[in-house]
Amino acid sequence: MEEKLNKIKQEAIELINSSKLLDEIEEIRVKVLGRKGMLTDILRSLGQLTPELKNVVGKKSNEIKKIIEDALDAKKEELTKSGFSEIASKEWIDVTLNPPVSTRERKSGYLHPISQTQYEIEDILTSMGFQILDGPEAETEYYNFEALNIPKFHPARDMQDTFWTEDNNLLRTHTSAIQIRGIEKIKPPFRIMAPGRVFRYEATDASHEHTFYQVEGMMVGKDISISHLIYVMEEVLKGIFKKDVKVRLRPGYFPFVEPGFELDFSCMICGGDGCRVCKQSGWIEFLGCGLIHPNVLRAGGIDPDEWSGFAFGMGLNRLIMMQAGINDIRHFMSGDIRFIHQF
Ligand code: FA5
Repeated sequence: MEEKLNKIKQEAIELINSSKLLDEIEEIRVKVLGRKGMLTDILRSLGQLTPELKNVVGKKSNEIKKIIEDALDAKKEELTKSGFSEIASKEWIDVTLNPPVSTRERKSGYLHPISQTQYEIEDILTSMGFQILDGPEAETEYYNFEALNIPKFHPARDMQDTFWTEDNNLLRTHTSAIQIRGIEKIKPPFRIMAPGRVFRYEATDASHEHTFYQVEGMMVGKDISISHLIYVMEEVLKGIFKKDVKVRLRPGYFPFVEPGFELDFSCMICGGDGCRVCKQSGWIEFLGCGLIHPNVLRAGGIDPDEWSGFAFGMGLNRLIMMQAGINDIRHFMSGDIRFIHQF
């Protein structure tokens, strides 16, 4: 009997040692210690033994049972731990890395402040019936100057220093060039606007860039007067600043308008009392404008005796500088992300 018990012990320990899965441990437990297990069989047969033998075999059986149970528990613990370390070795993550895109907060890009303001002005003007036109940045001399009543050798060409190409074309100096292309095609009455990038061969400083943005506009119809111009400009400014804005006109020279004006608006910072931004004048210079010169209407195939209109042109960079208190125009194209993130 003792031999049989030792054999059970040996067999059980070998099985336990060679097991690799937690499930196997449970199977061994059932096979050896379960209701119909090898050791249980022996314990059950104790009744047939003499009292002395029963004592000896009973004691021995309990010892072996304890050894097997301890071995099963130890193996179970070992397999549980190694299971964890296997998972850990397969499924580790580096918590210092960025989370995957799917779980990360997605940051979308946003529009450059110039585009934001351009689209805002486009919305205001389209709500008043203006249609948006586009045109080439590399232009002919004709559309940039001649059709705008600035013939060759006219001194007014010096007002807009120009980048010329080797084949005598140029980079447009203002978006008025787009308007001339437009009025050749569109029949009056019409309201058009021309937003876009323009270029001037200028030394840069805090308020001058070689590349900047404009929005120009034009309205042609019957009996269009300066009152229409003032009304539209006030509406544009009201839309931008979200409150009523006073404007004033001063005489200004632009060859493509007659009469021509500089339009100022009352300073939003000081309310007209005078401050650093408006250079103590109470007014901010905003744009050039006027009634379209008859020669320009003729260049667009429009009879100036029948139709009249106004035109205006504003610089976006300086407008945003005034709005946001930016002290150097060169920030816009510096590519410095810290500047852009402020908008
Ligand atoms: C013009 O370009 C005219 N075409 C505007 C116009 C249209 C007048 C229709 C009358 C009728 P001007 O050269 O002033 O005008 O430029 C218009 C605006 O562009 C200026 O008010 C200013 O805001 C901006 N601007 C001009 N030069 C520069 C520059 N170097 N850097 C940044 N902004 C500039």
